[in-house]
Amino acid sequence: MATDPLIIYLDGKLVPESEAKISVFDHGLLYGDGCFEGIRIYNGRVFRLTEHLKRLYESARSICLTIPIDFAEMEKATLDTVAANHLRDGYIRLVVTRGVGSLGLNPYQCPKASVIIIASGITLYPKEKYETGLNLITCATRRPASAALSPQVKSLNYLNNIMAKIECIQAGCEEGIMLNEQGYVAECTGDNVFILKNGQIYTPTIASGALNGITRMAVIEVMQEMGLAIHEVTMTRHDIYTADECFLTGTAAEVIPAVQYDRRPIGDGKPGRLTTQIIANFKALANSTGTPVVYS
Ligand code: PXG
Repeated sequence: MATDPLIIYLDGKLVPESEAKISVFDHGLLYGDGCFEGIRIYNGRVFRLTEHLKRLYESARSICLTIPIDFAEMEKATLDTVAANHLRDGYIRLVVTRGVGSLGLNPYQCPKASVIIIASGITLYPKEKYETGLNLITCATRRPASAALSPQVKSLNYLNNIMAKIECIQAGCEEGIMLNEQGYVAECTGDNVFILKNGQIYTPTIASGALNGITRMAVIEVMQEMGLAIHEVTMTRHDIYTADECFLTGTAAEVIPAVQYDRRPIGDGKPGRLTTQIIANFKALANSTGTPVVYS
């Protein structure tokens, strides 16, 4: 059965996907120059929209990219795009490209940034993996040092993460742990990592090179409400090898257990009891909060 074409927001207009096109001279394509966000819709509400938009505008500010619409207009455009596609559950991709310019790096020769909003679905991992858990490896590809490129900028250049993802898939794993230049755990290719040991929760500090994930923050709130103690630490691979439980967080991945790391079982090699509870509590939060979409 043919599915309805998506309605895409492109530079102020809602257009069918066949008309949603950008120039081959856009520096987003030529250099990966631009930034993006991934946001979830649960039960007719956009989860943590303000936080995601704040991060988008911060990414843009950090790379001297002027977003041609303001925060309130972006919020409205996002909600309108979701409504136009009649989505009650799904995934939004916000993209801001540097815009059309000449062949040459100079971003100041790109007069106007382009804004793209796609509202659709996303399935990152097979459904059963949420019950059985993921297998992880250590990726040889390191996260770049903050001084080279801040991990807080969600830029359109994800080659570092993609190189690491290739390693995971070639090893038969779904995700992998990325280390920073010092060899400490930073995060996964598109998710943040948490472990549980002796009843305490640990996650790498943002300074370790992790993206300050919005799901990470939401899950920390969920765990605080459960009365769990959370520690942001300098984490080693040994800490994960010897953990009782492990799980990953991300907008696309949501909260997912990890049960094997570098061929060693984590805990008893099955999703942990607390992890399962955290997933349930996160789902309850996601389904009951957020910015409501007004459907016509
Ligand atoms: N670390 C990195 C490097 C990310 O890209 C996260 C952590 C989780 O952050 P949030 O705010 O979403 O909780 C991300 C975001 C994908 C995909 O297809 C993943 C992300 C973004 C875009 C695509 O795996 N993750």
